[in-house]
Amino acid sequence: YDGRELWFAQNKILKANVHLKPNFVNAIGEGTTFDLAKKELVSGLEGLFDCTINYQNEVQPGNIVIALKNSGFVDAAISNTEMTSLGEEGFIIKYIASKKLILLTGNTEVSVLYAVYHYLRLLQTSKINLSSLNIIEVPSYQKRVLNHWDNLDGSVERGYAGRSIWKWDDLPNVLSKRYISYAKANASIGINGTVLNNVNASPDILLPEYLLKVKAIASVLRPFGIQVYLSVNFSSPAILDGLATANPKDKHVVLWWKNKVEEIYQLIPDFGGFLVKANSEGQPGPMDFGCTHAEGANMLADILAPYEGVVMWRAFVYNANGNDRAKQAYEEFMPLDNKFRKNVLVQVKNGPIDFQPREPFSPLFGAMKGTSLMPELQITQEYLGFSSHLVYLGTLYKEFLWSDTYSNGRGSTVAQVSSNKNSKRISGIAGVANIGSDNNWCGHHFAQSNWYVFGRLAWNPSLNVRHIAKEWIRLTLTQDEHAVKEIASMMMKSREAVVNYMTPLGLHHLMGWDHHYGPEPWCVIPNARADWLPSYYHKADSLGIGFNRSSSGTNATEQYAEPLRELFDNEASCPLEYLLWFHHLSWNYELKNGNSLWEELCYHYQDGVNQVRSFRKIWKSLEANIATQQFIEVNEKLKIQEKEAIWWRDACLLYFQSFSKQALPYGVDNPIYKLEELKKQKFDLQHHN
Ligand code: BDP
Repeated sequence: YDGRELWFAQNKILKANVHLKPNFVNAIGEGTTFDLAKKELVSGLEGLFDCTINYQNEVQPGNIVIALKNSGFVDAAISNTEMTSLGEEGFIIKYIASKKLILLTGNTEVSVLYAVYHYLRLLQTSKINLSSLNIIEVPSYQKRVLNHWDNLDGSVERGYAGRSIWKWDDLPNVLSKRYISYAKANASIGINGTVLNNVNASPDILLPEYLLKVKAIASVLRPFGIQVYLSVNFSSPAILDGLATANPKDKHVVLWWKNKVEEIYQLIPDFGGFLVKANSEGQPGPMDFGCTHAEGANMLADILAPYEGVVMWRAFVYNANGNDRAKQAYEEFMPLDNKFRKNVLVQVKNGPIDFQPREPFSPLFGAMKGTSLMPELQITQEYLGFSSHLVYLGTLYKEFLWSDTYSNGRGSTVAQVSSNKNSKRISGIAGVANIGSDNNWCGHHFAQSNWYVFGRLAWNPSLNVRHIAKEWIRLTLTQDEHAVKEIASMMMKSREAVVNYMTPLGLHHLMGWDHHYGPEPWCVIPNARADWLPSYYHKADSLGIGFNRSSSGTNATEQYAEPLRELFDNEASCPLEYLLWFHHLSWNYELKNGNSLWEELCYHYQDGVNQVRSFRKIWKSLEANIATQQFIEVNEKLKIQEKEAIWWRDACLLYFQSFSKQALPYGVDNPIYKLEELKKQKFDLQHHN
């Protein structure tokens, strides 16, 4: 096991399910994806039960039946209303007691494929009670998409698992085997779309020669129900074909995009659409021509609409204009509510700044009621220790998706307001991929769990993330009960540990300014944008620390609905985890637990280190249950993580101590490093890629 098998590595039946070996499989239906579903079911069952499983034409007791709607068999077994409620991708897995068989069905071929993967997963991860087996699954988001930040030269922006999996130079003639494994892995967790290239998009992706390569990838992914999307550069018409402008109101520009879209759909009839980063971090956009984001997005949306394509338009915007960065996306996008076409999804990062270890949710969620908002999560660990640190992001995703926006009263969680449940609009959710060409795909064995949990939550944000972690462990690492429990508890604590040793109590952006890896709270770069430097965010001085975003400061709290606004605005009621996000407080500020702010900060940094130490112990104790290579590689990475947790703790505490002028409290280890040495240390990014 070197990780290449992803969550298909264990392939072991749960003991409690061994009696569920079917006699035969009946397959009622046809089509490329249906055939794939059949094949996956049979080979999956054969692997799990370690025997040969044959097809049978006659439907008999003891069989598993996979069937498409409109087959007489399904009509007799499942009511019309139930079938309709499944929509295009939902499925049913049901034990039909009268016939003594298990039925897997849905309205479309891909829904049957999803049913197959779900059933195979159940056999490996939870005890199935046959008599009550009646599963109805309908995805919560329509577009469940991975965003690759992969460049055409094979590099990956913020990628920590080697080069891009897309071999642009070999395409379209050579199709890497990895594309199939990639497609299967995604389909098995319900991901149905992928944006192949970086949001900082090279216009070249729209050149005819690249579109042929895209077509080749699309043909591999299609049977697995995965649509291909492209990130596009808004100035493409000017850059590629020398048009005088890229103004979305210019008729030549509109015609250029029309022709380009037609060309794409001729090659790829089920093409998903465009992802656009516009007027953000130097990328071109409609505002260069005095037009709004909505006008830019709608121009593309109107052209894509006849083909059922969508535009995913990013709201990651901020200028170095002195205004609080955390407020800017809201200020720029709120006035555009209700102005976007129905096939535009505004893609909003989970927090108002940028994928930090912890941020409050972006206040756009809930506020933009007349627009489809598509949460954008980061799976790659840009700010969370790259692929060196073990961090299970299930808890981060869940915290965000379950944040109550209060926009329609209590219970208007981010998941509620952004998913299907809320409206008839198109819904979607995106995750920035952590996939590369490393053998183990994601750099760290445990980073695979973040790809996995993203897919599972995109399908259903209500799932329990500890349960998802356990599923992943059973599928990937071990079926040993004790080990599953221990590893899951480690994973569940891992995100809080990283928050503790990097940015506790609402601190954020303390890392090196360009690479985003280690701690550099002191960082000063001549002529750099202030809002790219840590001091902009922590604002430590002799009086205290934190960013005053309350009504006495930048008033970012105003962007949240009541009662959240008041909760965040008042330092006494502000949750501890967001305290320094919203408030600048004195080092001696007394917290409810009796600790001073300084003491509390020190304890959190120390807790982070202690937590990583406990992970090392847990992992060591499980050596006998884990395959050698997986065990050793994770063990090595945990060693690095401990060392770097100490690095973070020492760097931040020593630096902040130069303002607080207070001793480290009892219980906090003496620093290993000296501040001046840490400041001089040069970070070797190469080493971490
Ligand atoms: C930041 C990354 C940068 C991305 C940008 C984005 O540092 O590489 O291009 O986000 O999301 O987090 O556009």
